[in-house]
Amino acid sequence: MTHDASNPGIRNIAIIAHVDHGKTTLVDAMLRQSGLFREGQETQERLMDSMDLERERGITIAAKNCSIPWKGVKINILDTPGHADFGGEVERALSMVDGALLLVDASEGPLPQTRFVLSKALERGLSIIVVINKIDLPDARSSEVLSEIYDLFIDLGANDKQLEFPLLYAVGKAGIAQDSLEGKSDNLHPLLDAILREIPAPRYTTNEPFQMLVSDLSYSDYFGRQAIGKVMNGRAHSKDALVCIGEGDRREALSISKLQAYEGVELIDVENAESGDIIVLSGIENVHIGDTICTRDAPKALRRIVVDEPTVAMRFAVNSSPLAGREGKNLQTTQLLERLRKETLKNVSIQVEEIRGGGGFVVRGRGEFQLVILIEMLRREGFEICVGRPEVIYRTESGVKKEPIEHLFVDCNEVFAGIVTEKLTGRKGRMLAYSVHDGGRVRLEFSVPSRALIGYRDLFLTDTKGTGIMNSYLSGYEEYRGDFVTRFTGSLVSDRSGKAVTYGLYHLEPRGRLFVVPNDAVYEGMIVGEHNLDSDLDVNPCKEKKLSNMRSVLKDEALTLTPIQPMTLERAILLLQEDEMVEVTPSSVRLRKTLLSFQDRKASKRGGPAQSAGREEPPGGASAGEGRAQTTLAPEAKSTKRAALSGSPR
Ligand SMILES: Nc1nc2c(ncn2[C@@H]2O[C@H](COP(=O)(O)OP(=O)(O)OP(=O)(O)O)[C@@H](O)[C@H]2O)c(=O)[nH]1
Ligand SMILES: [Mg+2]
Repeated sequence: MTHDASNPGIRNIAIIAHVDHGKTTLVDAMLRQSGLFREGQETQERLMDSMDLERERGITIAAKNCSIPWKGVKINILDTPGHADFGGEVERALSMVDGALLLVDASEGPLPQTRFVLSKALERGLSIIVVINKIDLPDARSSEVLSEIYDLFIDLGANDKQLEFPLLYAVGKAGIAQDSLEGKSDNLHPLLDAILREIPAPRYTTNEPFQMLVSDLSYSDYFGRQAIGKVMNGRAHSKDALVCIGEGDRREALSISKLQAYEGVELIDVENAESGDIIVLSGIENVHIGDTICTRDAPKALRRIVVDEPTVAMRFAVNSSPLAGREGKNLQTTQLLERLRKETLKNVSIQVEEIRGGGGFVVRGRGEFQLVILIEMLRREGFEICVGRPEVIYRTESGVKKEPIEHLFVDCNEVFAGIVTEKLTGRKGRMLAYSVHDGGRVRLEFSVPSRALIGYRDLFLTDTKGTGIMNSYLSGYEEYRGDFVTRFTGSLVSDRSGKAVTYGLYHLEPRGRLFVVPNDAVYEGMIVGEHNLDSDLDVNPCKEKKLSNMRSVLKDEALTLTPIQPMTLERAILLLQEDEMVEVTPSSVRLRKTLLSFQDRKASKRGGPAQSAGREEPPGGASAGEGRAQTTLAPEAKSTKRAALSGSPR
């Protein structure tokens, strides 16, 4: 389609970067300096991170819109997440904009997600403004970082025009941007001016009727389902008779109850929306991301949004443990299905599939962290669920089994390079580059199977004494590299239901690392600790001291247990073996065997052949179903059993 006009009153930009490079903080400053707030008005830090989980974890999870006025122009801004697992959000956001601010930390330089987001922006032919951010950091190395950015553009096949990107230096936190490193500025005006100058106004075709691409969905208790997107052509009026064109040219008539646009972080009602603006239409049922909303007289579909495929799958099922129903309110499969379906409507990179014959759902996403966040949201909404171990998704192409491969960057002290290399090569990683940097640090690059990285981060932190940094991006699918064996520890499995007591736990301590404390409820098949040896051990954590004539309850209470690390959802998920699940309720995280009864587990062990960690089918296939025969684990399957995860796996 040739566009013959543009709307000079609007600019649409996305802010893209690697995680933590300062996107949301910069948006704060842009909102403040655009004059949207009253003089002296208190505003929250990282205003766009409005979800509870975003505030708690200090990261952006979903891309969000806002707008600012600048010199008579409305700038629609999309703040995007920098964590690799939320890459789908970035792809969705880029469908609404004509340009992007690429933020790069002045100390860290371009990192894997910088590469991912830049490649997506270049693919779309977006105009890019590069902002080297955080130049106030004591270890800022802006000139070096700039040459790394050029290298990245060249590596990604940028053309000459794209290589002449406008460049600014910024301290987002202080709300300062300047045209040169030496220049002086005390505001963001140079950046805001650059947006007006360098980002093209949205283009459209004058005689085309109204067309909008649905790039996001929202829900309002008052107005129902809401579709968010850019007006690609024409104008919209709040009373228009419209039609939604879905996948496979499915058409559905719509009547819009409300038309809104962004003003700051708020939505305001408008009568009309111009071409190029980002709008919100309310009162729409049955609309999906990627659909086109257009006029009934001249319906014409736009190209749907296509995002990269998911790489990790997990089995989700309702809680079937003996303690089910005590802490949550949503316990039924239909409720879980409905909620998961709702998630797929909003979250383009999540897929849900029902497991045939019951046993829950296979949920696919872009990484285990994305699924952890989904589980965390479910438990806050009162769900009680059981989830299985994250598994990578294999593909078969021309009869060849292929697996996802990551390009991994490691930055660590030179003394740890040996151990890191040893561990990664043991997991079928191949070293691609090794370079020594100032201060005795080295940068290593590996090509490594995604399955090797599930659960590896903590081992890495332990091996590098917490000082290493690792980042990766999905480089593609390659032929399956074969099984690998790594360290393995088994599980301490409770052989009965009851309450854990000090005496019982005290005598289990030499056997491994415990997950429960006295008075915790336990049940048969629940995992109460990590066994030191590479086999499971059935134990009795409820064992009381036999009372003799010399009664010694007091003595028992005097036993002191080693403090345990509280079980977090992330830690639990990465500890799982193939025949185990995590039980998640609003207030508890417990590990359990999929088959709870000792007899059932014994029988299934005798019955099934050995299996490897990755399977053709995602979890939830025949071997993962509740009550079905479990197979024994090949050594590789046990490889993700590891020490505790400290912090979020970003
Ligand atoms: N020194 C310094 N720190 C900054 C600056 N801008 C942001 N930060 C800090 O960097 C951290 C990350 O900031 P965010 O704005 O959340 O980064 P983000 O890019 O939005 O992160 P994600 O959305 O999770 O990818 C916060 O601790 C900020 O305070 C800056 O200009 N200078
Ligand atoms: Mg952010």
